[in-house]
Amino acid sequence: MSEAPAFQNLIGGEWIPARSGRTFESRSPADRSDVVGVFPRSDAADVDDAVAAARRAFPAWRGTPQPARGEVLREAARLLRERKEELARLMTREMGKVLVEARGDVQEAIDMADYIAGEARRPVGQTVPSELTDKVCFTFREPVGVIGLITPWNFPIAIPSWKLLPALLAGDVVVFKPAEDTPLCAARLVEILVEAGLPPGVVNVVHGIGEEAGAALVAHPEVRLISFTGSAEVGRQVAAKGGALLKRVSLELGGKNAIVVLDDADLELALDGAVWAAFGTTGQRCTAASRMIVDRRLVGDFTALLRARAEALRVGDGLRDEVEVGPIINERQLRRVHSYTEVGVAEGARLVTGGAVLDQGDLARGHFYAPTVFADVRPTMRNAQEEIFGPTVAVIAAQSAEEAVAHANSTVYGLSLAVYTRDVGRAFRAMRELQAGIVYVNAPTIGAEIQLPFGGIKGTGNGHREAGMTAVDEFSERKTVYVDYSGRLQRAQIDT
Ligand code: UN1
Repeated sequence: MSEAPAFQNLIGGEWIPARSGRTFESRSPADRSDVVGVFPRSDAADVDDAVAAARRAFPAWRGTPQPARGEVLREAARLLRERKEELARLMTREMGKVLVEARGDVQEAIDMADYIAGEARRPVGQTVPSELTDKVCFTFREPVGVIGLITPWNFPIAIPSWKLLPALLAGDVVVFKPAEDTPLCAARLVEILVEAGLPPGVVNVVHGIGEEAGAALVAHPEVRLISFTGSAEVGRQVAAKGGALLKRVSLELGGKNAIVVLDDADLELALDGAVWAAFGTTGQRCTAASRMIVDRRLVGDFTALLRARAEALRVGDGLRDEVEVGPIINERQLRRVHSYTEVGVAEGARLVTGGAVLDQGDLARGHFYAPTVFADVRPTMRNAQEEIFGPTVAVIAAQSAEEAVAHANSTVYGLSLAVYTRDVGRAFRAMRELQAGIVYVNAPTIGAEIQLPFGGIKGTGNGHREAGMTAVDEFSERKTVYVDYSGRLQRAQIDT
């Protein structure tokens, strides 16, 4: 018998169960006996209800002046700030990242709410000269309508905020399907939006699993835009289905990010960055560095020092102060991470440290994995090519700066790449040549700030960027208006 609290979907301002009555549990990855909550397992019928509720709410929300929509976000920022600690603790319990990182996740949502609330009074279009006399031309933004948001568990408050807040400012109405591993974080975020004054039906939450609720949302004909962050495999399915229905589909998918360490790098600085980017969030970030491409003159020292740093990391329940690396999100991911250790060994890479499930003492309660370093990895090996999403890093030697950059570019992904060098020319060449949406110089591959565009090239997505100056545009249509006050027919391109 479970004493865990039961949560509901939010549809048209009412908290209600799934029509089927089915439920699923959210459990802590640090302690599988800890049931965080019980949630509705929704399907297409619930998605239909949520879309209908959103459509009903659309005219009034669209008609609300943008600064007034911004006021709701400003109040949400205040509430998020007030509840930062409570939300961070809940996040650590629900998805495992250590408390200091969970606070950062909530802070990222606060930053986004502040930023987007500030956008509320900024210009919404352009005034452009006409080629004809007595004619004015301008553009403005319009909401898209009903949009579907599907978010991952690894940034359970930050990533939903990147999508929800600009969409709301744009005047869109939302059906939100959060990751099944972190439904409570999502529920708390939406409760804050409701408390901040969001009218009923403007955001609807449909909990459930991807194949059921998520797929129904992508397939729904009234949903005009899908914004999805998750795996490349699911992203492809979302693109195929959404594309066939001519939806706008914004995809933020995997990464196989690398830190390039050139022979003139500050080795200690590079190591600090490597440890943070490889093992922070237990390696479960799209921006995590899972490859260290190190000049051959430094690679021996670098590997030995990285090993020592990895072995010193304290793994455990992220709510404990001394813990630096939390659990892996679920059993399936734990098995996947370990399967890549087996792949690395089978392919002839050298396992330097880690490579094992940790289940001594309290760790047996959850899903823990030892920080893992492989050396002598060739860039073509699977551990150097495929996203693992765990605390596993491949050290690859490079003969030269040019070869290091070529290795960095040798995967299908292109999200975040970093270079460590003290040579300004090499730094600028790397900025130009590294194939990624985000490049860092003398800093690790993680640490994106919300006021800059976030996203990748190549197999990381389909060209969209989140956050930054175009955050609201991503969730808007553009309307172009021509007003001719000459009183006569003027033909563009002809009567000029
Ligand atoms: C992600 O990895 O899914 O730059 C998002 C970073 C964070 C966002 C990460 N600010 O690592």
